[in-house]
Amino acid sequence: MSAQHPLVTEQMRERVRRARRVFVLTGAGVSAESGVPTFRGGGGTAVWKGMPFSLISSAEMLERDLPAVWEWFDYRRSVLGSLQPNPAHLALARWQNLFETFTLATQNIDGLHRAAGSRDVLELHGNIWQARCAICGARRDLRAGDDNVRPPVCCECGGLMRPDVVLFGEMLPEGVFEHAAQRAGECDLCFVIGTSALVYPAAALPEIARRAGAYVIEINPELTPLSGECQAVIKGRAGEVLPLFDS
Ligand code: BJW
Ligand code: ZN
Repeated sequence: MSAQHPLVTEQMRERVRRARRVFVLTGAGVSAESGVPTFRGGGGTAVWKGMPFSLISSAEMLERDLPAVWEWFDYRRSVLGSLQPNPAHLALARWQNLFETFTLATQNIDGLHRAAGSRDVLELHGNIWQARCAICGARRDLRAGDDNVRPPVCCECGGLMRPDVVLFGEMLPEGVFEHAAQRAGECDLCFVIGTSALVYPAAALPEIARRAGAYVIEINPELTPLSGECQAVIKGRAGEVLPLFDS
């Protein structure tokens, strides 16, 4: 049965107090209050140089124009560079020590959960701060900022490197989704925060938790295809709602 509550109710607080194994899935909305643009919502979708992000962030574009893909991700990193975790990221970092198990899986590539202090974050769609060799898989940290050759060349094998993110039409990093799916299937409480729940396989994780009998709480200012399957839907901003569970 689904229910909608504008605020955190006593029933939800009780669920959190009793929870032993918690699974959290986050999406772009959790970083929105840090100033990171979302992909969808607000009446439009992200566009760059006339291209929808579903094209510029696709495996097809990587084949067609690797330098353009680098230009897009260099631009995104320049926007992200000055942004900080918000109260939603910080609340989730506090929660990691409160339960028997706490698993944080994110679709975000911005690294803000880690910056907030979350450990062992399952980054389903990779990390924008890393490059990966398309030939041998070697990784390089891009935060140092002293390597401006584009596309970067791999020190191990001389191959061309690409952003270490999962584009449309690509497989998720080996084992990461499987690990997340296992934790989702074992949890008794699942939070789904700031995702339009349109992109698979990530959107299947709350469904896995639900089918395994978990209590699922969605936090999002908008309804999503998952809302009807959740026991609680909190229509609000993550940075405002999550700290309410602490009080
Ligand atoms: C707030 C808020 C606030 C605002 N507080 N909330 C079945 C049918 C058809 C296609 C497929 C299918 N299954 C899989 C596919 C293909 C595809 C897919 O899912 N397509 C769908 C769109 C239909 N999936 C894939 O390609 C995946 N790979 C795969 O399936 O491999 C197997 C395979 C291989 C080959 C062929 C076929 C299958 C990979 C998906 C990778 C997604 N990558 C991206 C780009 C990453 C790089 C980049 O950043 O450019 O990841 S796409 C983009 O969407 C990004 C996000 O992680 C992802 C999810 O978006 P998210 O996080 O939900 O954000 P938004 O913007 O959509 O929503 C924001 C939400 O926040 C909104 O709801 C707001 O209301 C809310 N919000 N402010 C709380 N303050
Ligand atoms: Zn290499």
